[in-house]
Amino acid sequence: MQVMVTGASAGFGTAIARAFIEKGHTVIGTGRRQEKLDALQAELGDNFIPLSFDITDVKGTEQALQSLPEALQTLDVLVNNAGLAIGLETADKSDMSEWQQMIDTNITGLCNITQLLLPKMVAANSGYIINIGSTAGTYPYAGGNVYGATKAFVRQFSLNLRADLIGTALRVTNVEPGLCEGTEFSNVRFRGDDERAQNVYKDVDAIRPEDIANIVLWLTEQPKHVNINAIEVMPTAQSFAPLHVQRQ
Ligand code: NDP
Ligand code: 8X3
Repeated sequence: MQVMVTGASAGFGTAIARAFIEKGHTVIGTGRRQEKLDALQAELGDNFIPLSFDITDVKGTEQALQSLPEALQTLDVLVNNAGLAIGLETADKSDMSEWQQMIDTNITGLCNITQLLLPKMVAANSGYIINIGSTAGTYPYAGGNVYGATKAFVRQFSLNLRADLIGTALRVTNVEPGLCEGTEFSNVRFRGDDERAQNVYKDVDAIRPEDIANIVLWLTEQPKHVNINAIEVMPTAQSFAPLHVQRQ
């Protein structure tokens, strides 16, 4: 299969790329950091094709995709994984430019790349779009404001793609992970405060990137008549908070 994994330079994306390569597939791995993608190619070999661009740059994304050889422009699987949270402040204390970056990355970037690649998949009547959402798109928490809202968008966008693609052989799944360690997610969220990031996973047996990679690979191995609309996955050690009641 030919697979594109956005955000392959770290975290889930690296693990997903590795999992597909280990099964003999070709992976186009994207991200802004060319050096990380080059290092991954050195590890994984020539079936891993690095393609660096900023997903928030709508025109730049289109140009990067067009730079691929024609044969690589029709994909079997698109994993829309690139994304980020910035900050955990309540809405009144948040920074609009950081909100904008989350919207530009998690929503605009994801929509743009999907829209650019979808017509060829539909023409081939074949393809699988796997979006990486989050439990934050379903369960609200203080400080999750725009990040959670972007993931709620991804969830509904995934379902609406299913509605649009009825009558085709294309499949769409929204993967919704909970707490996962071993990625740069919290380092980015806390703006490089690595100690604070580490504390998020202190004394918790959290999900690992390999767990998500196994799930993504497994999705693509299901029979073609099976579409899993959404899959929510938490560590066994994570559950649901009670509704907050502010007592006097
Ligand atoms: P990481 O920070 O480890 O990886 C994020 C990836 O996204 C990197 O490869 C980064 O590449 C890429 N990326 C970010 N911004 C851009 C951009 N503007 N242009 C291109 N690529 C970009 O995080 P995770 O692996 O943890 O997160 C992956 C996805 O999973 C995200 O969508 C996240 O929201 C979601 N998620 C994470 C959870 C967790 O607990 N870790 C739980 C639930 C969902 P580069 O910096 O090189 O551009
Ligand atoms: C990442 C999971 O709970 O930190 O999407 O928002 S959470």
